[in-house]
Amino acid sequence: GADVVCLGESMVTFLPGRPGRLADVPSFTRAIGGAESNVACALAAAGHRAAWVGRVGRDGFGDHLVETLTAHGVDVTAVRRDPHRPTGVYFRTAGDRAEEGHEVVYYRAGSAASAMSPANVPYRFTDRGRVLHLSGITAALSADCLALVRALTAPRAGRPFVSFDVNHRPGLWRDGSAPAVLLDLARGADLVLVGADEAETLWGLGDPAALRAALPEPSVLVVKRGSRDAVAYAREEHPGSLPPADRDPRPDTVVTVPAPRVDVVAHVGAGDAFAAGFLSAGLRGLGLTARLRHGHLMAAAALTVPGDLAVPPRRARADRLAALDDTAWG
Ligand code: KDG
Repeated sequence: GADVVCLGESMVTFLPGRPGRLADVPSFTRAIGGAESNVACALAAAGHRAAWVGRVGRDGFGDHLVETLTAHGVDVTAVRRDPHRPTGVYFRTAGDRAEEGHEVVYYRAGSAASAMSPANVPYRFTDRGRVLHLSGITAALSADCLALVRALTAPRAGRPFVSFDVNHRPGLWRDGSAPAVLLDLARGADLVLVGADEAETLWGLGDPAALRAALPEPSVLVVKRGSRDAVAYAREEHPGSLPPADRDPRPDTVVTVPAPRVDVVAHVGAGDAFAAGFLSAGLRGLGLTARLRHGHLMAAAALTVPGDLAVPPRRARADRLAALDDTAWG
């Protein structure tokens, strides 16, 4: 078994050797990316049993992903190798997704991961943890991948607690279907993580309270407002327990936790780290405020490195920081 099973596409990432236009960068450093495998790596680093379910090519990049995730302590026994399709890769410029002129170029159309489907990803791969973590990226990869994410977020007997990070990647949604599809998927999840900026772009719902009113279904909704704060809405009997699968009519508890100040190197990977910190604290039975704080602490580590993956703070240190009183967090 696992604490958390993460499903999605991982890619070999090429980080630029220097800033500037992609056209001018002469050399790149290899790293690994992929939102859901980033979450798995951060959870493993935090001491949890994390598994990644995915599909990679029978090629050197696929070997590299499997070997690197294994080295990070992630269970890759459900990863399948596709003899006909390549492992996805992507390149990007230095700096930030949000920055003007920032370029991300994906070479993932027709990738091995895009061939994931309900037919080749059985429930025994996805349902062996307490939590199944998914993201909206997978839904954009292909019709088969969308069918898979739909099946995994649909109600079914024995379904694990489903965590869904909206992860809107405009470059992957060419047909204008992102708002409707992602809202529908979010409605089926137990925990939804979303950036206020994404919610604004997708649905015109950048205000957390307005978003919650429009998205009352998940037991827990977390709205991240960048360097400002994160707001969580939760209907839970015990703040630390994973909510029951059935929809709970109780009113929400609402908690807002300001983000710590950090010198940002790159935002890439920060949302994934936040999800991992939030899930980690939840698995440990910690309350909503602590979960948001652990999310912020893990995100802070990712914000201060150029790649997707950071070494998260040790649990004892994170617990000490998370236990500081509100004045330290205000
Ligand atoms: O969250 C980080 C990811 O965005 C990055 O690793 C690449 O998975 C990726 C994507 O599809 O954008």
